[in-house]
Amino acid sequence: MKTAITRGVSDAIAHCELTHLDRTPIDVGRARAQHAQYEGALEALGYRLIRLPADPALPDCVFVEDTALVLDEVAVLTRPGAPSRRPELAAIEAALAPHRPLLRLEAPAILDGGDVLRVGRTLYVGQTPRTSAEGTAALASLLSPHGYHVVPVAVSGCLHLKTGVSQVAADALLINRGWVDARAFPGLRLIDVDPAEPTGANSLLSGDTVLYPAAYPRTLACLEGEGLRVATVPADELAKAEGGLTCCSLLFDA
Ligand code: CIR
Repeated sequence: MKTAITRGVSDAIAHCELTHLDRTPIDVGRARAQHAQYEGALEALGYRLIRLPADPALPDCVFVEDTALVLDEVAVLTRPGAPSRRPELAAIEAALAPHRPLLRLEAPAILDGGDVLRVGRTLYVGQTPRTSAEGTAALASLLSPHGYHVVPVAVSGCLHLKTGVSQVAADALLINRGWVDARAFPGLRLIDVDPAEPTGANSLLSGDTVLYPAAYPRTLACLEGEGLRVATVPADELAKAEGGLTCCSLLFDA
């Protein structure tokens, strides 16, 4: 059964980690309403939701993607690059334990799930302040026995690899080439974000549907022009916390 782990928006979201954006007020009620629409969109795509409660002590807990990598064979609990985010793992570990054998990244390795883009058996891993070379190597040694190939990818100017590139079809990626080294993806079709929408490269692919933020109409038109089926959700409130659509769920078959 298609399953999605999500987690509520913390009362403390105003104190979230920020790297590339200036801090602007976040309307918690609006963020929660948009998050509920996101969860509804996942249900409409056939997911059963495991909805974890928010923790008022963990400002970024809604961004569950960064805490784990869930594959068919195993799940890897990450060691997030921001120390403030490491206490998020306990609830995720408890939620995943019934579904997968759990592997762990150990100190000093750091890695955020937002830096991992899986395409088939290849794991592209963004090299960012949140994900170190040690983290990348540790992930490779945990997962190469399971048949996964890890490819480091240079990233600059955005928070995570998937801020700048995401999968929109089996053979296609949506990318901001200014932030992500496009040479890392030979053999894949690359669709560029509209130049006026540099933050529009994060989408969530499920089956043949691309879930996409409503805030980027030019890139949306481009995706539709490529013949892709796209469903939009509003996500601009959590975008103020540097979160996109992939960030807010862990998707797997259970
Ligand atoms: C952070 O900086 O960690 C959060 N404010 C945003 C995390 C977004 N997660 C993601 O892109 N996977």
